[in-house]
Amino acid sequence: MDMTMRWFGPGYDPVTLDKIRQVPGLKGVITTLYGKQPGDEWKKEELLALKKNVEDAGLKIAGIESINVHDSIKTAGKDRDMYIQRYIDSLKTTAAAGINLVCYNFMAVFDWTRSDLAKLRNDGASVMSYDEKIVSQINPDNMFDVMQEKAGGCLLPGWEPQRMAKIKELFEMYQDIDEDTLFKNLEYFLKAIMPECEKLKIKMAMHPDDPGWSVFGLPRIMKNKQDLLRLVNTINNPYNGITLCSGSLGTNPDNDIPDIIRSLKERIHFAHVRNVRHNGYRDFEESAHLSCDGSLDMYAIMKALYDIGFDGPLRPDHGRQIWDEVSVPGYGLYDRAIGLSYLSGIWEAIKKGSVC
Ligand code: DNO
Repeated sequence: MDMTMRWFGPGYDPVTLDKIRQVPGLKGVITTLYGKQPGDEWKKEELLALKKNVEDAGLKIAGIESINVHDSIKTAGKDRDMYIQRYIDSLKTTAAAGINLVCYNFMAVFDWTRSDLAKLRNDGASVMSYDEKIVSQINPDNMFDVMQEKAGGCLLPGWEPQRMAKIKELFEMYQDIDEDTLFKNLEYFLKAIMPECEKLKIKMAMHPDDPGWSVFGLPRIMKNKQDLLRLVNTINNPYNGITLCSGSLGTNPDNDIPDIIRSLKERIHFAHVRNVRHNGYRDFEESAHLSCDGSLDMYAIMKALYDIGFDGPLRPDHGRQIWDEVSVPGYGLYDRAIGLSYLSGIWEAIKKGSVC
């Protein structure tokens, strides 16, 4: 397992590589050409410049999160083959930069959704949270404004303003897309890219839906174990795998994450490990990584990853905003560094315990 941290790139992330480098046990960063819209071309010079930036700071790029999939691919639009070709070209650029892991998602319209980006906790920290009662009152057309206002001027990953400016159009594109159709479109996409992934040796790591249920009536196809198994079994290729995101799957208390890990095994190419606290039905907030701070058993999650021989990159995920840090919501340095150290400690204890 390689411990990593997400970094949004120069000009986007207030957390610098110099600071990230000081986190003990860190092997690399997970990043992207941030600011690229789904379907944009990825130029080799741009990715090589990013790579140089990271390497000059003494780090390496352990994976790309994300190359986003164009909505025409998700909805089988008339341009989908052109966008699939462009996706393949981006994968070629990625491989040419020596990177072999790509995280992506197949969520309709919105990437992750929250109703509050800065819910105040008793300890004075703030966290992102989701309450269906609030979300159900929001007009989806205004969701971007609601999120952006709460982000205090920071750009949110997955909520690019240029994309959200077309929100009505995006909803229209999905109006006839149900879950089966969305899955068929995913299958078409994967069948087209997998031969290239094999040649390039790029592992594709599907990120689960967050939260793990339908939001605003949009179709969701990556919510639970059954969905993830359907993904890897339908296109049964070792390069077709998942990102095990404990926080996203953990939004639904019915998801048994250690069991999901043991069921997906070597098809887990990347892991996001964080905790979440359930407050009620479809009502949760993010928490510190420690088991005692949320509803997930972090030891059991790390143990399951250890037991399946997980050897890909793993990163702590959203943390609390603490010590007055200003950052992309959930992506401050401080609480993620605490989370990373905690997860490294669990891993070391499991490793040493299993040797005795
Ligand atoms: C949120 C992230 C997601 C994730 C994408 C992957 O913080 O986990 O935005 O990067 O869904 O494509």
